[in-house]
Amino acid sequence: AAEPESDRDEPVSEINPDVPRILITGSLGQLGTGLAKVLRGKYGKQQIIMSDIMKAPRHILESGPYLYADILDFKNLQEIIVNERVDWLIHFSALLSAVGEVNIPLAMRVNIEGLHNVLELSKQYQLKLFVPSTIGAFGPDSPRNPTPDLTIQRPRTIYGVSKVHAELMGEYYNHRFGVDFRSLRFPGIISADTNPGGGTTDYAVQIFHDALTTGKHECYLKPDCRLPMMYIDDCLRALSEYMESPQELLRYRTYNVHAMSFSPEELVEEVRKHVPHLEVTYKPDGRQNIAEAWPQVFDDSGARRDWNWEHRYNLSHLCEIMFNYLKPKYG
Ligand code: AKB
Repeated sequence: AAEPESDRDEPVSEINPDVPRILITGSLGQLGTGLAKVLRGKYGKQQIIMSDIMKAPRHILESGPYLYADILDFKNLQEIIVNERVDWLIHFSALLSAVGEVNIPLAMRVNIEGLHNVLELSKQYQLKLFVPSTIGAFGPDSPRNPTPDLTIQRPRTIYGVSKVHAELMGEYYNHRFGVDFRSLRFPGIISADTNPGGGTTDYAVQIFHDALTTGKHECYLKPDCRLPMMYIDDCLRALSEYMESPQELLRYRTYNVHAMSFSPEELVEEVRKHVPHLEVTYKPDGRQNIAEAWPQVFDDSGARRDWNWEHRYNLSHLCEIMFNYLKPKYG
């Protein structure tokens, strides 16, 4: 129930008690800025609190509420949830697959201990909790084409292990304590205005920038290394539609979502339709070993059946929209 005006810290005119108040952790990463924009469009600017441990650039500060939140500091998070009257928690803080292998203790702290903090707080304060999962939650023993929602999951990266842990812990907190935990397994996400950091699928973002700057791209995956990918608008829409879906429709708590699937050589062919002079060399490194244990194509029939998931962007549409956005930027 809404409190009397006098009890509030913020001007009541700017807070709508009938829509969720949403905290996004790790919001300065690839997905947070875009998600805040989508959710602010739906629920109002003041309802969405971006947070991270870094100083935010001016345009973020001007776009709406932003706070320092360290997911490893339970009290700090608890204070924000209480003071800001948070209803939903979107937990983006994580080390990605490639960078996780370089600093395993840090990946364990951020991806596993951090998750424990948000799960416990979601239980205490009845928060609706979203934690992204990934194609990286599968491994060499999983079927790769297509990979169903329920199958063998034996990942070989700390990132993958921490994401399977998150899926299982979230589902356990749902069964045991009724926490409204939700997770989507995302493919590699491709965005123009924000960059991924330390992932195995990052080449598929970098190639667009390289095409428009140096005209040369060195790819760390083999030319035929096929992976599921998704344009960021589809990813953010999937997240917000899934969060709004009534619980009764959900047969699972963790769903695969799919849009397109391509290899570096297929992406290069499409990129060359826009930048014909692009030169590409292949120099596979440790990320190739990670990628070749991941799904090639996701089976997302569960998401399509239960909450009407539909992607909108395929490979040619993706390239068109990336170049439309980036060409003016690079002049
Ligand atoms: C990564 O490459 O680590 C991420 C992912 C697929 O989860 N982009």
